[in-house]
Order: sequence, then structure tokens, then C-alpha cells
Amino acid sequence: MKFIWANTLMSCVILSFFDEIRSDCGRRVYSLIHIYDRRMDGYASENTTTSVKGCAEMCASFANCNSFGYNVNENICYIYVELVKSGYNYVEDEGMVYYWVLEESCPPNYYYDNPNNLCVKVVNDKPLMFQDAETECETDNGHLLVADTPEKRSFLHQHYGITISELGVGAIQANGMEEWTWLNGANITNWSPYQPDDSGNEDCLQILFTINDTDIYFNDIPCEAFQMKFICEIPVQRQ
Ligand SMILES: [Ca+2]
Ligand SMILES: [Ca+2]
Repeated sequence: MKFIWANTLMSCVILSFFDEIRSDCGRRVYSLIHIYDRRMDGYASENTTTSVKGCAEMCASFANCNSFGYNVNENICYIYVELVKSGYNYVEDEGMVYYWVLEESCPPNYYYDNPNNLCVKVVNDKPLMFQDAETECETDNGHLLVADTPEKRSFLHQHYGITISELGVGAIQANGMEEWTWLNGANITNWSPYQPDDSGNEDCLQILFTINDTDIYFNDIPCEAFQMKFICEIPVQRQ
């Protein structure tokens, strides 16, 4: 799954900073790739424009654009769905420069969560117990999703509130402690009614979605009693 945010970006001003081009919306960043004078095969679109910034705007308005190449001699913009890297099939084409979209730089199985600037992976076909789920996320150099902000709760409800009824996330109640915290130490809010009830030594956290509400709520569950669907989060990979 990829999010299409091109439409909202059409009103953004594209700015240039040394090797990077970014929009004034602050999130869409293109980084210069040091491949020159070669035109890579497999572009999705070819258009005429008068500047590399114009080419960046074309990339922003093209769904799933992950790289673009601009020929500064011929004023031609090439749009790529894939991240252009050296080693592609190419033809010599003097004047070519390439940029790629940093925010889309998430590993396979992860996709970019634009509002929170994270790479996110949803695992709903292989339920695991809390510690096994956290270990899987740590294997990817991440951790279970910490839903500690309204933006993240909104993101979760918007994208999973209807299709996934319950989901494990990254919070824990240490043995013998009364205070709940997210894995990053933030406080937990938005408890579901009558929760946490610690009904049978419940020290891990589960999301409860309600379809008719725009927020999400939390319930404490036993850490080792049953397996759960879960979400991993990792930082965006700058390549
Ligand atoms: Ca407890
Ligand atoms: Ca409970």
C-alpha cells in the first residue's frame, strides 16, 4: 500500500538546498543521486520542463513517483516508479541528473506513513505473542508501534479501523508497577471504558477500534496468553 499525496502537494513550493530539493510543505524531499550523463531505462513518463524544480513538481504530481531524472541540456523530465540506482540498463545521455524521494525510502514490506514520517509494517496474517512481535520488529531495527500522539491514533483509525478489530502495539506495564508507559516512555491516554482492568495479570497493550468514532482506545491484555496482530515502526531510511 502506498499513500497518494500528490494532490495536496500541488500547492507546495519546491525549494532547492544543495544536494536536496524539498517542498515547503516540509515532508517531500528529493536527494541528488550521483549518477550523471546516463539515462536509465524504465521511466514511467517523459515530459518537457525548463528546470529541475519543474521536474520535481512533476514527480510530486505523479502518483508513485520515487525518482526523477532531468536532462539539463534538453529540458526533459523522466519520471520513475522505482528508486533509480546505478546498475540499471542505461544509454549515454549527456546532461542527465537524478533525484530520488527520500520519504519513500522504506524497506520491503514497509510503507511510508507520511503524517508521522515513519516506515510502518502491519502484520495481520502471522499473529505473535507480545515479546515475539517486539523481537520481529527489533530484527528490522525498529519496535512495536508507539501510538502516543493524536496523529498516530488518527492514522491508525483511518487506515485500519474497519479492517482490523484488535491490534497489539508497543506499550508495557512493568511487573509490579502501576504506571503504564509506551516503549519510548510517554504516558498512555485514551483508555477504553473500564480499562485498564488488569483482568488476569494484563501487562501488555491492545488497540480497540470503534467504527463510528474517529479515535482509537486501549485495553490491557495478558502478554503471554494469546497471539496478536501487530504493527512495527522504524525510522525512515535515508539512502
Ligand atoms: Ca497489569
Ligand atoms: Ca483489560
